[in-house]
Amino acid sequence: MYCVIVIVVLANLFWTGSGVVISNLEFKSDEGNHIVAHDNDNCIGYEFWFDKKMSWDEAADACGCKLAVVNDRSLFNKLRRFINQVMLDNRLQKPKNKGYWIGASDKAEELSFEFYCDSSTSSGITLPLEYPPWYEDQPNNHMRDGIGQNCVQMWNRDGNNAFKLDDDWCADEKSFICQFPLSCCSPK
Ligand SMILES: [Ca+2]
Ligand SMILES: [Ca+2]
Repeated sequence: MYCVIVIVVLANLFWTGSGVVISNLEFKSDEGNHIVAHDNDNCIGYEFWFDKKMSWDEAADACGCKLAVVNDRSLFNKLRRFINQVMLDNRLQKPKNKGYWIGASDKAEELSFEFYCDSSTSSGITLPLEYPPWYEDQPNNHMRDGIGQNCVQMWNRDGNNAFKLDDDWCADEKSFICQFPLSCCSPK
């Protein structure tokens, strides 16, 4: 128990330094409204826009190419653990109901989720419905004013740092996660 507390305290004290590795992501910088981290194993950088909220289309365009492609359970867990660790220092604030847009949508065909390069261009990468981290009752395409839910978020529904997937209304403004390729990097 004490070991766990000590580790948590140490992580809390030191995570903010550039180069610190958290959940296999290298912390690079705190830009005020977003945090930059590098996945050096896969040569991908991430921007966690925790303090800026946009609709899914706006976020996808703001990312350029593109919102985060998270179609792999180990990658999902890597990002989730990073958010949870950084939260220890009160950074990627994730109160109950906090959500981050990622790049998947079923706007082209209901319940067929694919990742988009920008708001209109499919990357051709799909997100399987059997993908483990969906909430048990999601995706549900819940209707509001005749509009279903077509965009995917990493959602902390219950406020317990769980962060599973959910489909939500694309027009809702949320925080979001961008990704970008790392130059001068070779995948391991
Ligand atoms: Ca839908
Ligand atoms: Ca939903």
